[in-house]
Amino acid sequence: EAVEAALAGGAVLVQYREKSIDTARRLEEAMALRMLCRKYQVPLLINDDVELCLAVGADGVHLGRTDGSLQQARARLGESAIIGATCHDSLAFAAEAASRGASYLAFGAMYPSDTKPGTSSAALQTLTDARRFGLPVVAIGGLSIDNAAPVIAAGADCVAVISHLWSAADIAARARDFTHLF
Ligand code: TZP
Ligand code: MG
Repeated sequence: EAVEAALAGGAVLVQYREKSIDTARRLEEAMALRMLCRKYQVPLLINDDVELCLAVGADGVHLGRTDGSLQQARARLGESAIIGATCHDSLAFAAEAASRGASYLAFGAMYPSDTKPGTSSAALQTLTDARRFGLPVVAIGGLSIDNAAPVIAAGADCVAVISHLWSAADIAARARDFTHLF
């Protein structure tokens, strides 16, 4: 219900981010999301897991620095797959990911995040500099309606949000509010 509300409110991409090792549950949830996202014609990405992406026919994966190689993921998923790469605050990581066929570059955390406490932080300037790679720039980490505007002004094409979206009393309205920042 929460994801459907976010989609109705205008979310343009959904990532299934589930660290559980319960394979049956992961498969079931990813499949349910796959159907929901298809209804709204919004791509579904699977965090970390190329095989789960293939199993449910998702649109791609998001890979962190230790989640396996971009080239292998590309070879397994094909040219049309969306493969996102975590770059933290590093233009060197971004250059490497771009040269290895990443579909978008993700930077963060822009602000302290209760979802991922203690993670490294990224500067607004990095978003601006990353535009040189000619790939969509995604910002993540502690983003809210009140603090996302400077991140977008600095060069983010997308904001990836967990807490400030799912904690909203009206998730569709919150998603809509984010779309209005662009
Ligand atoms: N990577 C950097 S911060 C973060 C991830 C996965 C969590 C973002 O969640 P929130 O709740 O929007 O800060
Ligand atoms: Mg990861």
